[in-house]
Amino acid sequence: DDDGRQGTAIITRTKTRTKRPNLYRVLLLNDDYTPMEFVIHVLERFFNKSREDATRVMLHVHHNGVGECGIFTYEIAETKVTQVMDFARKHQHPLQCVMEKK
Ligand code: TYC
Repeated sequence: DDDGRQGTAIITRTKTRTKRPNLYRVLLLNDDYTPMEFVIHVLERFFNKSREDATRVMLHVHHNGVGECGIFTYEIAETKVTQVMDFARKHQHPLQCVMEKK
């Protein structure tokens, strides 16, 4: 392209370059008080997991201290964390949900 001024030109890229979005892991942390059934419900409700998958993830967190709920773009991950934290607080459970860059 020519910018109209003399002796200069700006080359613009016309080819489409699709960038991969940064991804974030959403994690649940273990604690001694949140009922197992509540954690399973959270995984079903906010992460669309089957009863079987939800139970597997919950038991993984219970035994290992931390476990993955899913991998999302920044805004979706942030929304999931907020939803889980609000829901846990509402039911007065100390459940912690965090996100980390992949
Ligand atoms: N450790 C809890 C219990 O024994 C269960 C639990 C699992 C809590 C996973 C939090 O993210 C969690 N009731």
